[in-house]
Amino acid sequence: MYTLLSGLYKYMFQKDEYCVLILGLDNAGKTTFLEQTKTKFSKSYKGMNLSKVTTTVGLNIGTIDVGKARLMFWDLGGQEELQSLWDKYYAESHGVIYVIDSTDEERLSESKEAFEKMICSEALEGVPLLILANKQDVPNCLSVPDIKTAFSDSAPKIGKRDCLVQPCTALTGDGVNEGIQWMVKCVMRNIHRPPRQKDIT
Ligand code: G3D
Repeated sequence: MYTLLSGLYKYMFQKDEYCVLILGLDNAGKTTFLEQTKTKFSKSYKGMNLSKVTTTVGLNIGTIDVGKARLMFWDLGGQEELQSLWDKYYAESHGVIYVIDSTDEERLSESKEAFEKMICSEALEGVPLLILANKQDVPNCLSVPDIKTAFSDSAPKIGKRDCLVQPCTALTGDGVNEGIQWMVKCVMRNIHRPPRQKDIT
């Protein structure tokens, strides 16, 4: 009887926890994306004024629940000197969201360099990768096909891990829901990185 009840309790109240990194160059829109995600997925969260968001220096964190999954986000600073800290978080992560500023063609090669360095890390092998082509609201920005073409020679390094390039406007929330739902689906079925389990009280 005890086993049955404890099984039922766990089924009802246990969440599987997944750590998801939000990476990308400074000014790509990482913090805006995190704020928008928290606003959309946490009923109790009072979103901040997105025009007041400033670039990530250090670390922003956030947690959302989607069904039985609890996603814990770490939004890491993208400035060159902070990129060297990214790999300290790789071993703990179940998913990566890589944000690209689609309006900044000048820094696209810099972004690609940081991206390639990140995906070559053994500690991220098999970890699902969501690439956000952000700021799609800006006229004449790079489209998803443009970004796929620019990043095409990274494909062999991405390998067999789950990967999606998602158009997104973090400022308005367009594409945020689709990206998060995709990430939840991928981390939950990823047998390489089992979730942490947490009883919710
Ligand atoms: P970061 O955390 O990656 O450094 P931020 O980036 O989230 O701080 O965003 C950097 C700037 O890009 C901010 O503008 C923010 O409003 C803007 N931004 C983020 N997402 C979008 C988007 O989808 N569309 C547009 N048009 N702008 C976006 P400021 O002016 O505060 O620097």
